[in-house]
Amino acid sequence: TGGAYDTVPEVMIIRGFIANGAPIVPVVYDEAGHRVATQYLLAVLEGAMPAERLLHYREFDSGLPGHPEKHLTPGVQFSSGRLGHLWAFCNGVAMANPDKAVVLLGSDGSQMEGDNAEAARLAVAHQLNIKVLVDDNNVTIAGHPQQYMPGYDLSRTLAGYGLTLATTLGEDLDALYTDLARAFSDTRPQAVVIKRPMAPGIPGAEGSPSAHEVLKPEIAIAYLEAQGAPEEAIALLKAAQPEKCPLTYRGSTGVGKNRDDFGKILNGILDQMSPAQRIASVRVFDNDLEGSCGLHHVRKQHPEVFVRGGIMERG
Ligand SMILES: Cc1ncc(C[n+]2csc(CCOP(=O)(O)OP(=O)(O)O)c2C)c(N)n1
Repeated sequence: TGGAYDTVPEVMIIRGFIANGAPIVPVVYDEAGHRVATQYLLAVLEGAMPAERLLHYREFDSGLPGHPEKHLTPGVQFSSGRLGHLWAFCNGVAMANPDKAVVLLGSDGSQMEGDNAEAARLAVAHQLNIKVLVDDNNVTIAGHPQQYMPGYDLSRTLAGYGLTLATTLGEDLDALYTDLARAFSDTRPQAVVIKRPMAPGIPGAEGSPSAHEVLKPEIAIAYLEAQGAPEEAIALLKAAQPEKCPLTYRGSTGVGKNRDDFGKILNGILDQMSPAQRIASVRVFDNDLEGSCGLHHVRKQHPEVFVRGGIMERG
């Protein structure tokens, strides 16, 4: 499932630390809830559910949804998916466990979310033993932050809050191990910015925002074949067919999609204005959800009023 597994190297290194007795709360919190596949994998490794259940990942009503939900999936110990909400939560976990470190996996996109700034300040003010490991892949849903938000520097931002900071290379396992060992060697609040492309080493997915979602079967099949993966796994993917949604939708079925139409309707209003009027009085801000809100229609048709805001809820 592509990018969802990008953080596996740091997750496995930390599991090694815990297995060897390091004082770490044994939950790998992840504010990027869309990477929930790793949590399901951990639940299987911990014996909370059988491996076969992973075949029903994100299937309707399977209990393995696209974000972690505590009390729904066996072995899942927190809920997340609302970017920016989990750091503050983990501050509380750190306060409740003063003799242990708390691990929070982060992502570069969610560090733009203002809630993280507040949580970082609290972690520094109280010198909480929290380690924030940020997968800095320069990818969000709408594109590449270094292109649409030049000037924003994740390492400098986190250091600016007063966190002890290391920047490392996620695919250089020796460097990653050394930097993580150093981060966990004392009790200060620390951030480790881990640089790697999205979905490293997967042709057709590496570096692409599309790998944020489940990989397309043809990309996964080609990858598994190149890796010499077991025939059964490849055959399973080749035979997989999308199932029809068992739900019946009322409302706008057959008419259009409300969220997508929003952008089209905005375009209709903008079309009626003169270019000078548009420039003088309208700006359309995308919060990294342009495809979900139909704002990509505005970006294409009226780029003169379109602004990419990065991931933000309050701006
Ligand atoms: C508060 C909030 N706003 C928006 C979203 C929608 N959303 C889900 S993932 C994502 C961006 C993902 O970028 P990043 O966090 O860097 O993760 P990556 O794509 O690298 O896995 C957005 C905007 C959300 N989940 N929560």
